[in-house]
Amino acid sequence: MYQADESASTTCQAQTTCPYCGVGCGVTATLENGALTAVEGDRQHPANYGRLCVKGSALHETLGQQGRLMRPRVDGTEVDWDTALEAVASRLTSIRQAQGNEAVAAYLSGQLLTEDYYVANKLFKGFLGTPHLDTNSRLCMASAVVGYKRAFGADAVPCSYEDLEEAELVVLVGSNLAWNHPVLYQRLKVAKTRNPLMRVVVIDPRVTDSCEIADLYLGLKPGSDARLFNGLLSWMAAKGKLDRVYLERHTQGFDEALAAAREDAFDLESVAADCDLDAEALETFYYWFASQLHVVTLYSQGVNQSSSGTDKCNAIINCHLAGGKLGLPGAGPFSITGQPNAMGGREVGGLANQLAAHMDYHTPGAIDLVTRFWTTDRLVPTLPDAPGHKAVELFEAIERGEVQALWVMATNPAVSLPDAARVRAALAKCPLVIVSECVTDTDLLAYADIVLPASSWSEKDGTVTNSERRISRQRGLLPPPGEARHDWWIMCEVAKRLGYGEAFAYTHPSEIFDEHARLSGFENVADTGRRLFDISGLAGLDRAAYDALAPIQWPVTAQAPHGTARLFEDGQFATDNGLARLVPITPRGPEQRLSAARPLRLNTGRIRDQWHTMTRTARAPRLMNHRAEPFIEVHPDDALAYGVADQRLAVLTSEAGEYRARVRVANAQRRGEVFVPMHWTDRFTKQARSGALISGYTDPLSGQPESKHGAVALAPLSTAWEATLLVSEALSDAAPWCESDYWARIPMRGCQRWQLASGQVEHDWLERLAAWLPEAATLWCEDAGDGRLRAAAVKDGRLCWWAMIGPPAELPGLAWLEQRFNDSELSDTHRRRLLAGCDDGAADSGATICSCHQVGQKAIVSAIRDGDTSVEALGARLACGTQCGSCIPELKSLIEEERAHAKPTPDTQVA
Ligand SMILES: Nc1nc2c(c(=O)[nH]1)N[C@H]1C(S)=C(S)[C@@H](COP(=O)(O)OP(=O)(O)OC[C@H]3O[C@@H](n4cnc5c(=O)[nH]c(N)nc54)[C@H](O)[C@@H]3O)O[C@H]1N2
Ligand SMILES: Nc1nc2c(c(=O)[nH]1)N[C@H]1C(S)=C(S)[C@@H](COP(=O)(O)OP(=O)(O)OC[C@H]3O[C@@H](n4cnc5c(=O)[nH]c(N)nc54)[C@H](O)[C@@H]3O)O[C@H]1N2
Ligand code: SF4
Ligand SMILES: [Mo]
Repeated sequence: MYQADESASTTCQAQTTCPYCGVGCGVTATLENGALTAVEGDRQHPANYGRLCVKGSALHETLGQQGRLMRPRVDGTEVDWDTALEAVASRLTSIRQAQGNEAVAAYLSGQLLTEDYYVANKLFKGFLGTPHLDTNSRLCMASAVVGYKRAFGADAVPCSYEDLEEAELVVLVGSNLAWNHPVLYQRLKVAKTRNPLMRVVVIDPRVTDSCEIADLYLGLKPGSDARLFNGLLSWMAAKGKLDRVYLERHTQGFDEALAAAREDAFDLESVAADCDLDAEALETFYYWFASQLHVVTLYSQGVNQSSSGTDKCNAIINCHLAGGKLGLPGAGPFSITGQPNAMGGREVGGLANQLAAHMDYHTPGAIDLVTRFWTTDRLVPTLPDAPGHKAVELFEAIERGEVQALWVMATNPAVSLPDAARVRAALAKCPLVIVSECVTDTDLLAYADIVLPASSWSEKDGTVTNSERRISRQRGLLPPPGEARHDWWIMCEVAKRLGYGEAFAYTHPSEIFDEHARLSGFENVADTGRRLFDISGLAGLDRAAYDALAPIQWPVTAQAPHGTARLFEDGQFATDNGLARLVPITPRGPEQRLSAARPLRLNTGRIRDQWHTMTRTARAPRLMNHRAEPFIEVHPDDALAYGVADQRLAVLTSEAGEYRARVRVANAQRRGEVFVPMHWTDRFTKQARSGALISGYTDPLSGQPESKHGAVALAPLSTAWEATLLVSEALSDAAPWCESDYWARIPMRGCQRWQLASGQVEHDWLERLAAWLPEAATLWCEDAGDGRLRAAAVKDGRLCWWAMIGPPAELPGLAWLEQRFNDSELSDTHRRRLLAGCDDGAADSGATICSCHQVGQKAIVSAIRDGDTSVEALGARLACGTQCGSCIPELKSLIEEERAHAKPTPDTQVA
């Protein structure tokens, strides 16, 4: 029904869901002659009502066959599917026979569809009999899951997006919503405009773009959130701001929780001092929170990615329970999910401590129930009886040789796990590594014995669940390229070869979804302990109904056939006695300790325009422009203290590894702390993987790593020269310049940009360039005195490469040169201007601020200087900020900066 018509020249539109963040926006895709040519927000979709952010609106630019995996590979050789599947089945079998079921493991991802996830869980836990199936959600949501389970008895997000709009107070804790959940942020911003009484508080050690709408910003000391919320609980008690009736009727554990909070946070001044906050500002927050009923606390990785993340979640939930602030419109503790289907994975049981369908191993009767459900006429599954290894432990078990076969799907542990060097060593020694992946170029593939080409977004068909429990369809609109196949299909084919065909006889994802829906409702009745996750109301959909499925929030049952927007409205929780639990919290600091050798706190996280390891977003060159190179954000005082300067290169070292990138001196950063992005891999730069700096400490309850709290030293990277090389696509493969001490590759349209630097003096640049590049320079201009050079090579009328030796600050705007790489015949005028790198008078527009309309910083600054001193005026002149709106905070800060420059104060001096 949604299949693109390949033959006729037709244009049609189809509804699907964005594959990036947990907001789960509906996307309307335009298909022309079998190609997906445009996307826009689906106006009917309740997550976004027509909006899309920069990443979502560039989706169609990330498609295409180039760089996609097309054929399976076994031991480095391309093979047909039958050979590959046979190899998977026989190698898994021989390892199980020799070492036992538990020698086999899977590592999955919140980017799989629910149907893929369900099949993987059933195959590994049910039929391969191994509990070792975990997922990258361990790095992301694990603490939030345990927090909810401890408090509510189930992993259940109580809120809806509408609650954010209906709240009187919204508290963002460790969430940069403006960049990471941009459409939800826009919804919040609109709601705040409509309700002038609404207040927003941002709690984050960094001043982020989300502060644009903050009435109060608390730039707390990293890791001190539990103390801050313990302080809130004891303040509420001291000021008589508790909801005694709610506590009495619907909760347990309050006295213990309060005693623990009081012991830790006996007075406001000491809490403020421990969190490094102004006591008055802290009390303002406490007062606002305590005096409002309609409060949503939205929390994310600044809370979860901690060795005490679970406790931080419960410290937050405690305050909501104590004030009766949940189960109401505009109220609740809201863990926002990161990946498009982090929730779907949690629903099927994709974490190693879960069994299936919100049942754990210790849930009474669960193993028997799932066994009976998965039993077929001739097959009885052999379920493990206890939880398996959580991600970090799993790689330790591989290191020890206990786990000998690992199947990785839709994630890149060689980059995203902490202590990445150790993970790589474990992968290198693992006898069997199977990788299901869509693209040819990832750091992980080097470790794969068997590579399986998977279909990707726009090809895959199934469901995802967003942060508000809303299940939406991702639709298969295009055929996968080459021989790429759907993840569920690949696993079912392996299952058949292992003799489990009968239990994996699905012919379409709708059949898998139906089984998943039935399991959620199977014996899900009050007397055996009701499970909150119940979508039995969606069981029995035929293919057409499944294809037409409209977005719906679980639970979906006979009683709630249209889904459920808000949970716990009746004050009944999923615990044994129906009461919610307050948990006593004793705050703990980060495990990665600062020392004289590593005095700086390392914070890691996301940037606006990139998605994780950039396998998709870097395919849209315009998304590379906002932050083109890996960077280190440093407070001006620290820059001075450690001898690093803005836009120069520097190196961070931790006990686990090293990271080289360009410094951004930023007032938004606290003193003593640095921030680096998580996105760069060895595909894009020499040495700037944040995972290499983070040590593998985890939360004892959730197993989530402490990715936000590294300990590092900072020093300048000494350089004798810096260079920029633009190279046509044809010359980009061999890159001998990667020998340099620093390199970063930046994909552009029709060429690749390389930023290079080294500590070794180069005496003859023309000779060096001749050694690096097959085409000799045809034009150059050298200033031997200061080591500057510009050179280019033109062959058969086409530009082959362009080079500049000198600091990148001297670069012309690269848009003009980018266009020249796409000229099939350079004009004489263009040839003459090549070394200048621009047309006469063509201004360099600077780093891209507005990705939607490609508006650069310099153009914006010059418009501000011309008198356009409001976001609206800038939008009217340059169109920046008028589409998705994500750049508005940056526009505002540029306006502020210009204002500050006009009236210089000693504080605004930035190196
Ligand atoms: N553009 C973009 N959007 C994304 C993603 C992406 O890759 N790119 N990934 C998606 C995924 S999977 C996820 S999980 C989400 C994550 O979304 P977020 O959690 O918003 O993302 P992060 O940037 O990792 O971290 C959030 C903030 O936590 C702050 N923080 C650090 N330490 C502390 C602390 O001790 N206390 C507090 N209160 N805050 C602290 C950081 O300064 C940072 O601003 O984003 C999703 N959206
Ligand atoms: N230092 C630090 N580390 C972090 C974090 C942090 O904030 N700081 N954040 C953590 C968090 S929250 C997360 S979610 C992780 C994310 O980290 P990863 O999961 O490792 O990152 P991705 O780039 O999303 O990896 C997904 C891979 O799957 C491929 N892929 C995409 N779709 C499909 C598909 O349908 N099928 C298959 N088979 N493959 C597919 C993509 O090409 C890509 O290679 O990183 C974690 N690591
Ligand atoms: S907000 Fe998230 S789901 Fe929506 S378009 Fe952007 S990346 Fe996609
Ligand atoms: Mo995540």
